[in-house]
Amino acid sequence: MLTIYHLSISRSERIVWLMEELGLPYHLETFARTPAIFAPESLKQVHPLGRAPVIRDGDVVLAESGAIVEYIIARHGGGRLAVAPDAADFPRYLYWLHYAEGSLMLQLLREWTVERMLPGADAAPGMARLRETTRQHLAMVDAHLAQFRHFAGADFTAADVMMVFPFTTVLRFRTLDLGPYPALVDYLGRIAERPAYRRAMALAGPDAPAA
Ligand SMILES: N[C@@H](CCC(=O)N[C@@H](CS)C(=O)NCC(=O)O)C(=O)O
Repeated sequence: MLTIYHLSISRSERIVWLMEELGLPYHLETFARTPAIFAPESLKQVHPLGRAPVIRDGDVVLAESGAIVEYIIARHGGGRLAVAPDAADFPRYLYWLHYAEGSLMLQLLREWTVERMLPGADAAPGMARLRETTRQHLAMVDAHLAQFRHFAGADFTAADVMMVFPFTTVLRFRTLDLGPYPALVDYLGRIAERPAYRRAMALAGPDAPAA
C-alpha cells in the first residue's frame, strides 16, 4: 500500500486530500515539526532533502507535491481528476497545477522569509515591490475564480488540490489578507464543504493531531 510521509501543518496535506478524493487506500505516517518549525532529521531517512511530502509506493520513493499528484493520478487514479490533453480545460489545468508551487508558493515564501529575517522589512529596498507582486498574484487568482468555478474550469481537478494550501494552511505561518479577493474566499468556502477535504483535514490538516 502507498505510504504518505506527512509533516504536520504542511503541503503533504495535499496528498492525503488527493487520496481521499480518489477513494484510494494509503498508509499515513506523520512527522511532528521541531520547536523551530522545521522537519525532523528523521525525514531525511526517507528522502535526502527531508521535506514533505514524500511517498513510498513499492520501490518508488517520490518527493515534490506536484510530481506526487501527477504520479498518483496516472498510476493509481486512472486519470481521474486530471484533464485530457484534447479538452478545452487542459491548458488551464496545466497552468494552475504548476503555478501553485512554481510561482505562487515561491512568491509567498520569498515575502515571508524577508519579513522574518529582516526586522523592519518594510523599509528595505525592494520590499514594496515584493508586496505589490503578492497583490498581483492574489488579484489574478481572484479574477480567475470570478470567471471559473474551479481552477481548470467548471470541474474540480488536481489543480485545485495544488492551489488550496497556499490560501489555507500557509496562513498558520504568515498573514495574508484575503478580504479584497471575494471570489477566492467564496471558492475556499466551497472547497471546505467537500467531504474528502474534510476527511483529509481531520487526518492531516493544520489542526490534526501531531505525530
Ligand atoms: N516544492 C516542494 C516543497 C517541499 C517543502 O518545502 N515542504 C515543506 C513543508 S510545507 C517542508 O518539508 N519543510 C520542512 C523544513 O523546512 O524543514 C513540494 O511541493 O513538495
